[in-house]
Amino acid sequence: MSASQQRLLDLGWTPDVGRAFQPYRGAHRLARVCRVDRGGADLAGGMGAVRATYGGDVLRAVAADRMAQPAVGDWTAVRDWPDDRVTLEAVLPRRTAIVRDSADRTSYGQVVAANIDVVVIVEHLDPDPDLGRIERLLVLAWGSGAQPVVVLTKPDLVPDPDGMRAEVAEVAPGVEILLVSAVPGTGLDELGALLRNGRTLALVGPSGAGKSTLTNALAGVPLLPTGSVRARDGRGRHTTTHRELVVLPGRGVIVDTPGLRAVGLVADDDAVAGAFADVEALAAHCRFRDCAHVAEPGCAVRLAVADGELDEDRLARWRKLRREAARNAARRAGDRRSVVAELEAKRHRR
Ligand SMILES: Nc1nc2c(ncn2[C@@H]2O[C@H](COP(=O)(O)OP(=O)(O)O)[C@@H](O)[C@H]2O)c(=O)[nH]1
Ligand SMILES: [Mg+2]
Ligand SMILES: [Zn+2]
Repeated sequence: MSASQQRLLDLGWTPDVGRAFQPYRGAHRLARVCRVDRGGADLAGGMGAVRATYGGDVLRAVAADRMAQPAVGDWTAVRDWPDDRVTLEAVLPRRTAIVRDSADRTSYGQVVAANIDVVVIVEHLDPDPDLGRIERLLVLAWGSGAQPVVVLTKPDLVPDPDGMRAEVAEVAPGVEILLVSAVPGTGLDELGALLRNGRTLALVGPSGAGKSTLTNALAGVPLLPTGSVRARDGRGRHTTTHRELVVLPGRGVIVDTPGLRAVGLVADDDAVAGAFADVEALAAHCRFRDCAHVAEPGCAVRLAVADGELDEDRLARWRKLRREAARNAARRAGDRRSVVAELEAKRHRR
């Protein structure tokens, strides 16, 4: 195998990526996005690292839909020009995508990371873990199409990490939960075992949870800056200038996302159902199919709350997320209507 092919495998290349790239072969090179900013993207490919600006097709697609914006983890087709410029000409179809809400009027979603195999939700045990945040990040993960895992950091700072882990397990049904301390180095092997066969892990969670520390511990070398001190640019704004996609040759790829503290969700019912499998399973036993779980007779959900099997607060958070999902669905339907109206108007003008 050539060095170039080996690099692509280390970047997480799969036969699907090869197939998606077929139409671009010849005139383009295949590369994966390591970091994006307004002006372009840092990429890695068979030939090594490359900086690219966005081609016309990409810019037009982004103007129409924010989701088309290249994101870390995307596989792309890039083009070399005689004057040494490199342009990113196409984003290949995404296998999975972590999508958050964007405050943008033109679209509802912004891709945080693409082509992720495992979404690692990183939450600290000190200060106390925020169960509501873990639930929201689980909804984000279930919506991405990737497998979720929860990693609880800083167990070395609390007296009863196993007890806290059991509490977190209540809000993460069916999800593996690891206690990992990067500082004394415990639990790292279990997390490291998820990194194999060129799989891509994305670390999500609030800033300060220990994501970059974990990345460095898995890499065995301090690749990323850690701690609360972050670089500032000339205008005094905080910036993260390091690459967000880290390749561990022969193992896998880690995407270290910037802190997602208050993540806006574009959740749908399925993603909420994935994160609240316990509540949904109970609801399936209610006597009435349209049970609102308030005062209906034969309500299995209320019975579980009365029996102490289901936490009232978790039920309240489930209701809130279901309302959010319903609002998102209405918004999306509205968006589609406005696109149809726009097309109609164009036809009449012609
Ligand atoms: N005691 C302890 N401190 C940790 C652990 N993991 C991370 N930290 C510290 O927490 C701080 C924030 O970590 P960092 O990796 O920068 O968090 P990030 O913002 O999620 O990338 C740093 O000062 C780390 O040294 C841990 O397992 N135990
Ligand atoms: Mg960090
Ligand atoms: Zn009910």
